Amino acid sequence: RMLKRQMECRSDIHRLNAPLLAIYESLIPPKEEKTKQQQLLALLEKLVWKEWPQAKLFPYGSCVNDFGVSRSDIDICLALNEDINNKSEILLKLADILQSDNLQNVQALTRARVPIVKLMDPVTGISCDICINNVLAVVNTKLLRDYAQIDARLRQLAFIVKHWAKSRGVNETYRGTLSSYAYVLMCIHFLQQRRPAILPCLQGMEKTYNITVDNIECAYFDQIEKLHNFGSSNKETVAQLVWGFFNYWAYGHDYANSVISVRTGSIISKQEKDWTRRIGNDRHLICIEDPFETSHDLGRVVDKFSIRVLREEFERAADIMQFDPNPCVKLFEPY
Ligand code: 3AT
Ligand code: MG
Repeated sequence: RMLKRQMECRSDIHRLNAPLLAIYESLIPPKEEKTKQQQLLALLEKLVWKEWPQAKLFPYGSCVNDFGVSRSDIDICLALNEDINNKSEILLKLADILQSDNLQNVQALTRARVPIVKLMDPVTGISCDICINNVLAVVNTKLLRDYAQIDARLRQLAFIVKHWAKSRGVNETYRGTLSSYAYVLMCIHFLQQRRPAILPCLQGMEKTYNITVDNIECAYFDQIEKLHNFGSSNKETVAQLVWGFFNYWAYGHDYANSVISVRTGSIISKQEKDWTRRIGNDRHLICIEDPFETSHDLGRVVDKFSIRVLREEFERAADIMQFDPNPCVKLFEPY
């Protein structure tokens, strides 16, 4: 299958650049949204501090990593300075506090993989998920955000890929497809692999940022202001990159043997990670190494049915980018 086709890019690819950039622009959240998010965060802090005066609230995920499209939900981590042996109890108490303050649809999901309280704020119209002491997510959010500052093409590519994934129904982990976080890592990895490279491998450089979370050392070069010219010798446009991204995942990636790794800025082997067979529910049919929690494969949600759906969608997207006269409509057609 891999050898089916390594396509030569269509000759009129430049014609697709303006419409793809227009889609990207249309997805960028307007400034008022940031203000509303701040407003909701301030309200939540006020409520939480009544019960836990030492607590801190850290927004994470797409509301702060620069990969958030307009009207996204926001993710917040409640950091409590105590050892917690019963997260459920805390989540239920939190839900109670929020409920009594006019927040809507308050729901504690205590049995989820990452237990959260969900809510909707009727004043700002924003929905939000609050988790407890998930500091690793706050740190990987910073990593993504730092990568986003290096080259504008990352944000453009990731917005288009996320928009495609949502339109095509392949951004739903509970149905065996990939999280937004996984797609952004795929984009970062892809840009690290271009020649010349568009993104560096921050974890392979001098460690200017270093924090240990849950016994995992998270360290990398975060002085990104020194890297703003990094990708400038590569002149590829967003249209070429979108084409290349889908072509890679449709026809270039070796699903049987390869793991993509932002941590090393390269492809590593499944063998090396011992991700060659199914263990429990982890099937490793598409392997995306978490940059910090390296034993964690973000592709582990993918099963033998959803891998087919995913690969067919990558092929569909690659073929549209190659052959369709009007790809910017067809690519995002609802499934
Ligand atoms: P959306 O705009 O909400 O689709 P997002 O970037 O907020 O995109 P998610 O809501 O899926 O992405 O996840 C929120 C953050 O949680 C992103 C990342 O910092 C963290 N995260 C998500 N999934 C994982 C995972 N499997 N392992 C570690 N961290 C994760
Ligand atoms: Mg989110």
